[in-house]
Amino acid sequence: MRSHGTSESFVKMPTIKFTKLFINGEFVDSVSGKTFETRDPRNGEVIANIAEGDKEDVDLAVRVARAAFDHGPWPRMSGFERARIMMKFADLVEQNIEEVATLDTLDAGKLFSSLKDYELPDAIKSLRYYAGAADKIHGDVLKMSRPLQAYTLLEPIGVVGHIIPWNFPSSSFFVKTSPALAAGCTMVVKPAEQTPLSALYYAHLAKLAGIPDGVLNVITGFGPTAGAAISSHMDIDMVSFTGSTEVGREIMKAAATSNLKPVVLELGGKSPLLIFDDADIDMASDLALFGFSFNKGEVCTAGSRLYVQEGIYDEFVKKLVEKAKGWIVGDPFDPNVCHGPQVDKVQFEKVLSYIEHGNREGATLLTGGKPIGDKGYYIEPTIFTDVKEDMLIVKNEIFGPVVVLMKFKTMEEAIRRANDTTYGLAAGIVTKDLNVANTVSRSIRAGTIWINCYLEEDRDCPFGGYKMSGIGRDLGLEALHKYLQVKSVITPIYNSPW
Ligand code: TXE
Repeated sequence: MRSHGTSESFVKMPTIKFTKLFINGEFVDSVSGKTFETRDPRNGEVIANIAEGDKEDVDLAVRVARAAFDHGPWPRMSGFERARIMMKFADLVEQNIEEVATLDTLDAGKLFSSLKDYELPDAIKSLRYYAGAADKIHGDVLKMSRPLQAYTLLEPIGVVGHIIPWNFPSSSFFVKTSPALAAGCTMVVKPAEQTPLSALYYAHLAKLAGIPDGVLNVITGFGPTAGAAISSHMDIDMVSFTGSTEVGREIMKAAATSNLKPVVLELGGKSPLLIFDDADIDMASDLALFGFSFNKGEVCTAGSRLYVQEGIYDEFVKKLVEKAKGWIVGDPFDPNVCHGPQVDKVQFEKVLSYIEHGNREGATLLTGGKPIGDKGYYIEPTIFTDVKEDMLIVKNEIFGPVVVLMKFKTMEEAIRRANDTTYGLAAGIVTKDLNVANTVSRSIRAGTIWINCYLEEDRDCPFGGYKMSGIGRDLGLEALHKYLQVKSVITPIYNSPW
C-alpha cells in the first residue's frame, strides 16, 4: 500500500460555478440565506459554501414542479420530443465529462479515472436508455367479458422527490431522474450534503438542453431538514430514495403519515461472495478484493462477507492478502491509485470504529486495519478472519474497505449462512459447476446474483433489494413503470355482435 501524494500534477482544478439552489430554472439563495461547507476528503479542506435548503425552499420547489406538471409542456409533449431533449442533455454531460468527474472526485474522493471511464458514461447511458423508451410508453387494449371497450393509459405519476446518496452522486442522479423525465414527471432532487456539486452542474446542463423551467429542481441541504420536507410533503406524489436502511424507514413512515405516496427504497447491504473449491483462485481473489475495496467499500453491494470452501481456503487467503497488500490507496486523481479517501470524517470514523470492534471482539486481522497518512480519510483494505456470525463486523454494513473471511464445507451450509442476514441486496458465486451456480442463485434471497463476476450492471438490468435492502427497483424498464400510473378507461358497446 502506498500513501497519497498531491493532485495538482494530475488534473486541472475547476472553479466551482454553481453553489445555489436550482428552482424554476434559476440559481437562487436559500430563503434563510444559510449555507453549508462541502469539503475535500483528501485533506478535509473546504471546497465551497453551498446554499442550505430547508422546508421553505422545498415548498417553493414543489410549487413550481406542481405547476410544471399540472400546466406545463413537459408531461404533455410527445415522448419523442422529451427524448430529443434528454438526448441533448446526455450530449452536454458527455461534453463536460472531465469537469463533472473532477467535481465528484473533489467532493467524494472517488477515483477520477473510474468516473470518467465508467461511472459517467453509464450515467449518460441512463439518459439515453430512458430517452429511447420515452416514445414507447403505452397501455393495453383489454379483453372484457362483457360488452365493454376498455384500455389502459400509462400516465406520469406526478411530482417526484429524489433523495440521493453520496457514494455514487452522478450515477444515482441519473439512475433516478432519467426514467422520471422519460415518463413525463417533474421533480425535486436533493443530493447528499457531502456531494452537492455535480447535481447543481447537471441542473445547469438540463436548462441548456431545453428541459423546461420547473421540471427539474435541485435543493441542496441536509437530510433531517430538506430531505424530511420532501418525504412528508403533501404535494409530492412519489419518493425515490437511496441511502441507509434507518433513513429508508423514516422516509416510509413520513410517506405513510402524509399523503401515502409510494416509495422506492434502495438501502444497505451485507452481501456474501461464495467461493467454491473448483474456483480459479486467481480470478476469485481478484473479484473478492475488487468486491470489498472498489470505491473504498462505499458500495451498497460490496462483497463484505466472503465464504470460501475448505479445500482452497488456505491458498485463497494467502493470495487475497498478498493482493490486498499491493492495492494502492492514495490521491483519487492519480491514475495508478486503486482507491481514495472515505467520503468524510463521519464515515472514516465509522469504519475505523468497526475495525476496532473487530479487534476487540477477538477476530484475527490478516492485513490492513489502519488509516493512512496524517491528513485526509484514507483507510487500508482490511481483512478479518476467525469471526463469529454474531459479531458486529459480520452483521452490520461497514461501508468501508473491510471484509470478513469465513470457511464453509458444503453448498447447503454456504446457502444457509449467506442468507443469515437482514439484508438482501446482492450475492456472488464463484464456481465452474453450472448446477452449483444455478442452485445457489435460486436459493439466495437477494436482488442481484453475480456468477463468476462481481459488481457488473447495466441500464437494462433491474437493481434493488430483498428484505431490509429495499423496496422496488432502479434501472431497467421496471424502474420506468414506478414513475407511471395505470388508468383504466371503459366504455360500453351497444348492439354489437362482438
Ligand atoms: O446515509 P443517509 P448516511 C449507508 C452506509 C452509510 C450509512 C450512513 O452504511 O455508512 O448509510 O450514511 C438523506 N429524511 N448508506 O448517514 O443519512 C441524506 O441527506 C430524508 C448506504 O450518509 O441515509 C442523503 O441525501 N432524507 C447507501 C441521503 O438521505 C434524509 C448510500 C442518504 O443519507 C434523512 C449511503 C431524513 N430524515 C449510505 N436523513 C446505499 N444504499 O448505497 C438523511 N437523508
